Amino acid sequence: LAELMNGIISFIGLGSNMDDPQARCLEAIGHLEKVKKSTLLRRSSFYRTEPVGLTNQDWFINAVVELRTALSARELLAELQAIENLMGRSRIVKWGPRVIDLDILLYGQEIIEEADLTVPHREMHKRRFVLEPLYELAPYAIHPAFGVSVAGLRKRLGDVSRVELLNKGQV
Ligand code: A4P
Ligand code: MG
Repeated sequence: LAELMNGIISFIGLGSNMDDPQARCLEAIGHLEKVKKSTLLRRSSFYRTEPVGLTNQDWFINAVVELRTALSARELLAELQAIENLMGRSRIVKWGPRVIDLDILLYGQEIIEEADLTVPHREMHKRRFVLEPLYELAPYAIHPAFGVSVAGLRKRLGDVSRVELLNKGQV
């Protein structure tokens, strides 16, 4: 139990636009609650978001959760990929429809640049569907590569794609 008391604070982005996206995000949160050596601290509201990148697809549900974890970033990535696989994620189209996408947005104040792991997530500062839910949880969190808060990134954001807060009760 003691190991649950310390660890790194990580923010994880969730996205889905297939097979009842709200249910899929809730299902993923259920799995995230069970990740070893970790405690799920908080989750953001759910947001209905216009697709970015590949625009000819259904709108997404996006959310962010805060996890305290004693796993390394690489171990955490493996856990997230195991959840994606468990939920039947198939990787067919880059930026295309997905049952669930789990991204490590922030892992403490660490900066990681490896072939298969970039932290902070390389697109997070450009994406309203990430920054709105992250702002709800952690407006003062600092992006360690830019030295700018989430509030600051959100204020500077050029992304004009639509991001709508789902009312409580809709989820
Ligand atoms: N990877 C590297 N860094 C990380 C990290 N910090 N967290 C690697 C997670 N994974 C990371 O991801 C490809 C590889 O990224 C992984 O093998 C991992 O080693 P993937 O999920 O298999 O492939 P993908 O989904 O095609 O790419 P990616 O980068 O996850 O897609 P994006 O950039 O996240 O874009 N519009 C809205 N409104 N909402 C969305 O959620 N999502 C996308 C997906 C596009 N448009 C969207 C949304
Ligand atoms: Mg991903």
